[in-house]
Amino acid sequence: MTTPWTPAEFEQQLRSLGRYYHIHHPFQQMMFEGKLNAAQLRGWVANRFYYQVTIPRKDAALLFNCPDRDVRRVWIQRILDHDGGPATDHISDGGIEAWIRLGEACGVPRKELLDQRHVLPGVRFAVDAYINFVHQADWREGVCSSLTELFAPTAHRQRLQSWPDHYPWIDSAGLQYFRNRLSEAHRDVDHGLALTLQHFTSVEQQHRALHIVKFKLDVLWAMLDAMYLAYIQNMPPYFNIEDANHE
Ligand code: AHQ
Repeated sequence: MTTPWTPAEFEQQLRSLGRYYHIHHPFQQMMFEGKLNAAQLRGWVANRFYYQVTIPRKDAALLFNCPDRDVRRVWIQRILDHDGGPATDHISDGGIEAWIRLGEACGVPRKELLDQRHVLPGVRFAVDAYINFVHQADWREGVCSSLTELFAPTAHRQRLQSWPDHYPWIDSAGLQYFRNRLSEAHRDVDHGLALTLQHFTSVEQQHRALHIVKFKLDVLWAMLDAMYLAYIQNMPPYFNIEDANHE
């Protein structure tokens, strides 16, 4: 490749990475097919909580790195989406609170989400790799790394379509997080994609952008790998160690 892709070609290249999205992971496939039992679903909710509470901190790190006020004044909405608006005006309790309600609907008490007792090492390392990348990267690379959300609406729609049939024991109100993200993800991606197409223009930059999105796809896939081993294969960390100190 000697000449850069046009914006339309570049966007197509970014979207083609959707073939690696974590909806294709066996764990997610089993979820959509109704093959997870309650404990396995609770494991997913409790582990994804660590990702959810990390997102606003990741976005705050990106804001710290970003000198462009016009970008910041749009990007800051992502923090409010997850943390919720200022308590005084009760805008929304935000995505983290909605995820806690998802957990409670699935039978994971608020306390057990907040104290992160169920978070697997592999999940923690993958999520920490994401926030650490954004913390040290140029803000434009941080923006680019959020673009796995190009594919997220499909994931949310699949859950909203499949959970009521396969997991009727989960109160429908608990699925509000997925409903919220359908619109929030589209709005986030419109902004993130426009910035990426605008700032990654040379051949080298465009290839770098694909590499960054693939890194983030690896983060999401690795999280599910850890959950699959622990909850599907029943091989959580140290499962085979006698008298391991399972805190
Ligand atoms: O609920 C999700 C969310 O708020 C975000 C923010 C965004 C980012 O900044 O990296 N990525 C993301 C994602 C969310 N949900 C995941 C899912 O499968 O429910 C997907 C994930 C993403 O695709 O990056």
